Amino acid sequence: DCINNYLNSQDMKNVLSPFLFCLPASLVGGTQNCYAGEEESTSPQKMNVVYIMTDDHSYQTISAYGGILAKLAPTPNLDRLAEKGMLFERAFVENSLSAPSRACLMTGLYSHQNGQRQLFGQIDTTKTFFSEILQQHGYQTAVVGKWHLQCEPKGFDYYEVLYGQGEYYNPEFKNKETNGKYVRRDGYATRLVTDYAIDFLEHRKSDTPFCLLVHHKAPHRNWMPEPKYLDLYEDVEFPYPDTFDDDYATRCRPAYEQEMQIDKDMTAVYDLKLNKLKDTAPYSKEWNVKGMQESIDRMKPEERLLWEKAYDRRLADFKSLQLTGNELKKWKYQAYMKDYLRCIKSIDDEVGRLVEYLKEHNLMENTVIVYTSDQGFYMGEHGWFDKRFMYEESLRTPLIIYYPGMKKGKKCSKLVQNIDYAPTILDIAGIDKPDYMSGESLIPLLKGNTPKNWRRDIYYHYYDYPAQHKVRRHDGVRDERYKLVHFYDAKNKTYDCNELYDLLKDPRELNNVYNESSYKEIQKRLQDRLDCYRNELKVDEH
Ligand code: SGN
Ligand code: CA
Repeated sequence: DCINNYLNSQDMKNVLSPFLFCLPASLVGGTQNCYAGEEESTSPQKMNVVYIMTDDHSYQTISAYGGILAKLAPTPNLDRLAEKGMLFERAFVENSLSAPSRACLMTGLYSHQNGQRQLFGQIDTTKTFFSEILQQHGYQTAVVGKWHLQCEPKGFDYYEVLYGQGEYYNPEFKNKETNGKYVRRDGYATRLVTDYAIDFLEHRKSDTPFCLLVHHKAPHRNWMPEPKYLDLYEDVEFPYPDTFDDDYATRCRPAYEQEMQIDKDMTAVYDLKLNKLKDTAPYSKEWNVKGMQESIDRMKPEERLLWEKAYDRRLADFKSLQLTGNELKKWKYQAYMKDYLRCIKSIDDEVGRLVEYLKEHNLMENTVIVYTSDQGFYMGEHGWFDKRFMYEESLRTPLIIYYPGMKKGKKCSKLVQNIDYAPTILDIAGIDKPDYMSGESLIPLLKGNTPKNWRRDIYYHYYDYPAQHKVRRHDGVRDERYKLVHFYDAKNKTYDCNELYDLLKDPRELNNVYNESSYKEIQKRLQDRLDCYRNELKVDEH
């Protein structure tokens, strides 16, 4: 059991843990003990859970996380949740992609254990979902919004789920009564998903606890804003991240060869919404024109008018400026940021509306509220959009947890991962984690009792190649300071390449120090950890 042995041998710090609460982070290995609270809830009543998960929401675009966008595009409702609860500064996914992340959530297992390694493909439905266990313990369970797994929602009393990735305007949903058929509904996805969440709450049995999963479609590509926000941020120039013009020097080939660059891979019609350019070379790439047209065709006439007005203005701007090179790349970034942040504004509003409902119905005292995303996202860092890589922006995900009765506004920098969510929710319900689950409950962290053997590093594995955006397969470990990444080719060994980062000295991950002599010991230690994970977890490709 090398993972746990390692944890125990590293535990000297925790022997002293009562004294460490007051020490600066630098003296306790670069992190603080997590301390949310005073007391355990004394209420005999079982806690409810509202778990809100957006799609592709970056921590960089939540003002509670600070950063260069916090003042320009604030998220007051998410910030209020963080003020009342705990904000996790080092929350990671295990595989930065939608379906795999959702499979980790449902099973508490790594991708190779739950079967959902790639976007397409099938989760192993013989695995128990935590929702089934909750049901067996008398919980009412519901999921609304994006489901994105190739199986029926398993273990849910109520569901109202989107077709595939889901559409922004007038999307199709199915529920238990539609006999497997998806039915088009009137409205904007972020609002509809909240409506269905509230609908479940309205009609639930009030004498049994509930667990409600609210899975938004937004802000997934192609970032289509709600009609009322089509003009929001129109005159703002958003700042550029430090790594906007990264040249990937020192990196392995995958960073050079991906297809997720704002300048090269963002399409004119689908992403930038330059609708009328569709017949103009070089913008006539079929799929992006067709995709946008289908989305527009779903709109009601009044929605379409507002849409075309907003994006005609953008098109006129684009045509008059005649930009090229870096100026064009910056213009594209501005267009991307505006649309993405407009979608975030709706998310923030709708989270506010749902929390308001809980308040009005006296549910804040016995409901845990989680806010997270299925993974992080690049907001122009390294010149990119999308996710997938093990670099921080897509490895990390936002995580805010409000737990009734706990001390407010705390931050936690322990290493947590999306395989922990299932054990956490079961723990909230007073159910012990089944032995087969790989994740750990976060409740001790929320209660201020960091377990003696809390993990000191995490294992990551991305499998979706060949696929859109052309990010190579890789796995790796990240501890509180260092990150080792190994890119590989599943079929032959031609692609083997490693990267090592010292996140304390190089938080932007621009300087790969793999094989540098001053990092020899560290490299060996991380390699041992990676080998340990691979062996112990029986990882079958790397
Ligand atoms: C779609 C998007 C991709 C995105 C994947 C995965 N293309 O295929 O840009 O990486 O989803 O996203 S699109 O042309 O269809 O918009 S995920 O969140 O589901 O993992
Ligand atoms: Ca996603």
